[in-house]
Amino acid sequence: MGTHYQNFIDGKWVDALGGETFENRNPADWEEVIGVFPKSTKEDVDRAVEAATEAQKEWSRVPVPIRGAILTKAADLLVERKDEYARDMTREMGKVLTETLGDVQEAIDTGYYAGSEGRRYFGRTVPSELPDKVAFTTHLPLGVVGLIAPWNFPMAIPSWKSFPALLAGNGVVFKPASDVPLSGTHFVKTLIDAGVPPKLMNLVHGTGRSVGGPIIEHEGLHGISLIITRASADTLKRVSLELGGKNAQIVWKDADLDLALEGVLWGAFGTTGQRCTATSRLILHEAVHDTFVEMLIEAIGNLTLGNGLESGVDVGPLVNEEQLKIMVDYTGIGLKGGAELRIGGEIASEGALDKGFFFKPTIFTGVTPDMRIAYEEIFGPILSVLKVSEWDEAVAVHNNTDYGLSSSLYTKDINLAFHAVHELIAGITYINAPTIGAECHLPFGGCKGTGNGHREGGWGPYEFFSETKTVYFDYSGALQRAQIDTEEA
Ligand code: UN1
Repeated sequence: MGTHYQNFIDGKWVDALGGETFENRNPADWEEVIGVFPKSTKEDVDRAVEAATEAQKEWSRVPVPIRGAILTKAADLLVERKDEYARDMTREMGKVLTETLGDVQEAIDTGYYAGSEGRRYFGRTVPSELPDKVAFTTHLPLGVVGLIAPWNFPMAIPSWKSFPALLAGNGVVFKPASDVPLSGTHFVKTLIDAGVPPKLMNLVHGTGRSVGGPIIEHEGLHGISLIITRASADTLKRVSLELGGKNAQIVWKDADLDLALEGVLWGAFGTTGQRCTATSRLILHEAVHDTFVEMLIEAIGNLTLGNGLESGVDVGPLVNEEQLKIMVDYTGIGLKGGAELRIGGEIASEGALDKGFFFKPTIFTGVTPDMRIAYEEIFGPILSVLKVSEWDEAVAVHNNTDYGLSSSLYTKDINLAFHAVHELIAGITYINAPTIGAECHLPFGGCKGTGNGHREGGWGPYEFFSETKTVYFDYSGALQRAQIDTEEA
């Protein structure tokens, strides 16, 4: 049956007005029902927007350091609850416990960062061109914002969005992905327990179609932050959009191969390859290609698939059956395109794996830039290996995709490393580290089709979730005309 969970709207735990529900199951063991959640619709979103709009008026008058203190308290509570929330996260989306502990930790870090931002949240003071006049900038909240989060970082990503949105003085309507509604529930409960005004923070469960669409189109919302594959271009509200990646790790001829091996295993198969930042392409210098591929195949053979709550498991299941099917499809696409399947390429169903959505870590070699597996996002444990001989070729191959999120170069050549910083078109470049592992206090986001220019993490979201107010303060007691009286002076 599973526990019955609810929305949190207007300060109360409630069912969807239409009374519909959906089940949340464990992808490592499909027989386990984790809970039953409300399948909400537009009318639930309407109520949430209304409640948040009312509560936001008062919240906008709360001094920013006080808002920050409440968010710090939320981070403290997450520290206490970290273990429980991580276990539930593994149960609902499959990634191994070490990683779900890291996911909750990322939310904790983001909460403490937001708390400290409460005592900064700087504007700028700028000299005026006229005497006895000062100018400065400050922030205004946007109003009420809609936050739509994906399933692969069920607490970290909601925290990236909610903490800055709340610190900046906004009300929130939050829809977690329907594969991870329990982690979304835990997150909102923690914020409320910490003292965020209940009507300000609203949680509306449901599908992209039933709830995501109404949020994107809602006229009462002033900003939207989402990581999905479609957005409403015809509304005037501010949209922060992240759409994915086709990230590459380049291993140069002078690289420390053992280090590069650890990097690619973590980057490609951590989170079962289901990160926006996952390593999906491995670009190898021809001098190390054959050796490195052999090392990689051997190491992959030693990875253990299984339920992420069990110790010794390296790779969990795909999040749902649809994602599993995509892996099967892309294996076919790789083979049809002429790439060579070196290991994996099939559903893993030995023993208890049969009960979940497991796919064997997969390597294709002989991949060329024109093949679909070289430039399309796969979002799973399939790695495409490309061989290059010159640096310019490596750059061209790297940049030959519509995405530009994360990138990595393993080399001992510092000149080459700085070339990579400037020539790889991606929002993030790691030197001698894998494509995953962004820290919460630095900008996160990408170039080209990865997004629309905004960054999560660091200071960017505090700008995104606010309007800049410019203030001119004239204490001369006279009319002073900018540009005109300036010239005479
Ligand atoms: C994502 O894949 O959507 O940098 C987020 C990382 C994590 C966040 C990934 N800290 O891999």
